[in-house]
Amino acid sequence: SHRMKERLAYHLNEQRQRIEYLKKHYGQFKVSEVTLDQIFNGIRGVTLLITDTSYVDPHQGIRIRDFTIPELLRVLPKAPDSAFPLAGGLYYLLMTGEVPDEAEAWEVEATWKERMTVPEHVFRVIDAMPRETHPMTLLSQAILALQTESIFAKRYEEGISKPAFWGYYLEDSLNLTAKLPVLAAYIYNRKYRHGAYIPPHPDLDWSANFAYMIERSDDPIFVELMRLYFVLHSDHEGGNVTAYSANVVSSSLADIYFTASAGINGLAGPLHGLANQECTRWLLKVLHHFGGLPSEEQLEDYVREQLDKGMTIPGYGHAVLRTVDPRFTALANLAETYFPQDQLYRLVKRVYAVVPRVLSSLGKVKNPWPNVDAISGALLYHFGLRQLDFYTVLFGISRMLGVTAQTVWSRGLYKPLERPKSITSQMLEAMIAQA
Ligand code: AMX
Repeated sequence: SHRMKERLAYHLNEQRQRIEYLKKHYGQFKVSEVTLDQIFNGIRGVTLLITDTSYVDPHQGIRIRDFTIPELLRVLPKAPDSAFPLAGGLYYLLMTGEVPDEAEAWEVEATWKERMTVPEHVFRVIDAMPRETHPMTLLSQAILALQTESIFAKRYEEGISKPAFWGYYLEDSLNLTAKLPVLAAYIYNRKYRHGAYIPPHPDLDWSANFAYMIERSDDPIFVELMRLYFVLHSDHEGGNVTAYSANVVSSSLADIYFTASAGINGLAGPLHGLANQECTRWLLKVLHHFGGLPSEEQLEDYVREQLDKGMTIPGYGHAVLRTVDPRFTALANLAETYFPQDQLYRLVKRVYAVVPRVLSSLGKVKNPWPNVDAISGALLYHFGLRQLDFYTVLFGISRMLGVTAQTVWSRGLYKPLERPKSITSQMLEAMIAQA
């Protein structure tokens, strides 16, 4: 994808100049202040990162390169016979900030196709693990095993200078992202389908290929779901655990494989990416408890009981969002169009009718609205993807599109090693005493 690289080079150059200007003229401009509370509360609400690929607007949700989700679904070139975008076009947008035309989107898809072959040793690493290993462990290990292929690491050892870094990070990123659907499908097939390896289909786009490699491409609606899903989960600004971990790791000039693996490890936490697994488990538990769909009254009692026991309601709340996650809405639209009668989906809707009101009544939950995890698993479940612990792998391969784009930008903008200062609690007390 020469075009993408060319446009990226152009935009990086322009952006470097803008940053130079800002540093020169506004170097002392105060962006945020940090209170003791914020430090003890996960640095929440402290602006300390600049990320150009996307921004989580508290009231509009994620804006990828300034496009809201509905806008994004409208402007990106669509996959063949599909209502949803090509992942290649999304990657072009994430990388360059420009909406690609169809040819540019297909160029990324074609580049991916050339690079999909996974070295044998990566499969052997997955094979060596016990069958009960969590698929996120396997994904992280597989990505790390691919580190043998890093072009950046080799060139760096040979001796290259800063302006050359991003180009090799880009090559590595294209090589890695090309292989992610293959890795995900291999993990799925090995863990749940007794090892069948299905090589990618040369005619299919990135998203459809994943469906093909787990032998589900005969259902066009499932393929559509995959295309939508991979767009929706691709990026969520720079401060979420995945992106933040990845950014710090890559600031040490660890290559994209180390970087992506670090991001995946963060995504594997239950408060973050694993929430979709937890959420689906919870929905199934509710169905089981009531022997079917509960009424709104029954559901409300059940939710209040859970909260009284100190449990959280998975899929609701968000560290930044203060509205219904537009990714939730996009997935709900798909379900509403194709399978409104699905029992689990109907439960999702019922929970949506009840939980925001209940959470609001607690008076402490900053965002009572559903996030993407409140629905994504239910849709996968509808299509027979019933291995809940696999769900975050799909989230992960999508999110690596954003993470790798962010990383290429960080290296392209010559961002330095990231290293916040820490002090001891005793020193903090001394600072307060002296103030
Ligand atoms: N159910 C019950 N209580 C909740 C809640 C929920 N869904 N969401 C928030 N609260 C509670 C918190 O536990 C906290 O209580 P405390 O003061 O007694 O400890 C209080 O409300 C204030 O929390 P907050 O400032 O509103 O949220 P946060 O930024 O600290 O945490 C999140 C955000 C997502 C971890 C939290 O809402 C949560 O645990 N939700 C359920 C899990 C989930 O859906 N995670 C997915 C997030 C999206 C993603 O990363 N994929």
